[in-house]
Amino acid sequence: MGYVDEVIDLVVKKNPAEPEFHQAVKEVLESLRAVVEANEEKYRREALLERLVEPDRQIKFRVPWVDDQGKVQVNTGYRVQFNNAIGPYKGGIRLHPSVNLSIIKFLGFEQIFKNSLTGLPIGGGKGGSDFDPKGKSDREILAFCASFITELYKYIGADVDVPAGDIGTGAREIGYMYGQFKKITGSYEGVFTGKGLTYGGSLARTEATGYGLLYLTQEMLKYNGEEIKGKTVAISGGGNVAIYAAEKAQQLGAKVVTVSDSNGWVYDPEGIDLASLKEIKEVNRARLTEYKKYRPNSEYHEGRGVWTVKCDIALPCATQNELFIEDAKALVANGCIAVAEGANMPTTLEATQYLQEHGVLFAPGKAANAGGVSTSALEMTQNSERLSWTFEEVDAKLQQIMVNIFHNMENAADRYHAKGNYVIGANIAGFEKVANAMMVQGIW
Ligand code: NDP
Ligand code: 2IT
Repeated sequence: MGYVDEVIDLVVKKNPAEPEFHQAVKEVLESLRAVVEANEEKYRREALLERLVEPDRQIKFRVPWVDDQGKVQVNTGYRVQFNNAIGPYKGGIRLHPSVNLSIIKFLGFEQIFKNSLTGLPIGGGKGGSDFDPKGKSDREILAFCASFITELYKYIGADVDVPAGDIGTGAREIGYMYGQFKKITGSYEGVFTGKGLTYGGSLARTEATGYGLLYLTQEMLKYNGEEIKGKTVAISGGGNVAIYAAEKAQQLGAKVVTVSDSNGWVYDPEGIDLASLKEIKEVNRARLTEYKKYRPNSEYHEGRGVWTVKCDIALPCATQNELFIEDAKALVANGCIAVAEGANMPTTLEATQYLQEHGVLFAPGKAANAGGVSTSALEMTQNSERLSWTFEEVDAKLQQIMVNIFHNMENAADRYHAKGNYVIGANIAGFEKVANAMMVQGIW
């Protein structure tokens, strides 16, 4: 058995109840086959892959908090510090009832290669809790966030581990967490990103993941003789990534016809109205069922279905495993030319392969959604120099980073005889830097 297959088997055997983590490891390691085979003896001697798939450490803790009825609730908190070969651990905090160790580990593992691809000095980590922010009062959110940080503060720091937002964690939650960190430690440091603009946040961080997704998609289309202008775009999700992906797609001249949440999806044949979407989601924190009140000609459908709509470009921006083989078939049948992942691992392995085999340009999340963490790293830089850059400065840097990511992954795919396979390209390009940094730093 080859080294890659041995390590995949090992991961499944050692972590039997972690399907999402297995899926992420499989996708990455299978993409690395050519690089691993070219260096097999050395990597085996150094146990490089065994070290790569075992987190530096994983922290699991109790998060007790008091609800509005005066009852104590208990959630589980996690932080997986996966790899700091190239910089301090960096990655978001997910607050969603589905969160478990498998999900946090898959996200942390992906983050290693994503962060490497950005070209910036950040390692990989991820955290979260099975806390459900939906329907909670501001006071309950504060109580949860304060309790979460009362334990987590011991393990994070501006040069150690820098958390940020993810599903269920936005500016409000980061504000409460930062406040609690500061109260306990007394240290005013850039220990979180996605902070508010009045206390060290960066302009354009809110927009960065969605905008970056479109910058990368634009470069991928351009390289392949296409453009975004005039295209019809289907987006899933209705949160931070989806909203700003829709905004930039529209600015670039595309028509966005769908958004979704976990209950259903909206089809607006005239193009999604962003002001209405933002009011529903960002101001009222309401459900997408509200959208029809603003746009009577739109349709609301219960359940799944975004990928059945005819589109040229599909941007999955909700969560993992939301685009399956049957969706890939529907997209191909409807003439879709490109899929770029705003979410982390939204496309199943089978669906990804089907899209690639049918000539659909496919940009994997670790490249396509890297604009968020890139801008987080720019926020860290601004905090270190105690300065704030203008929106235009940050946005210009973000654009350049996304263009570079596209060409790095394109070039890596080409070097390993897999031209146009950006999954292979992104994994190899991300891996090379981390592997080198690990091998020259001794055994740890
Ligand atoms: P938000 O919490 O702002 O929005 C998440 C959206 O996805 C909501 O519309 C939510 O619907 C939907 N969703 C979440 N879970 C599910 C589910 N299990 N089934 C169906 N729909 C679901 O999160 P973000 O927009 O920040 O994150 C979206 C994705 O992008 C995630 O995969 C995240 O890891 C990834 N990402 C985020 C970055 C960032 O900077 N924020 C950076 C890079 C990647 P509902 O309201 O019904 O729950
Ligand atoms: O998945 C991700 O890259 C994020 N949620 C953003 C992480 C960050 O540190 O900004």
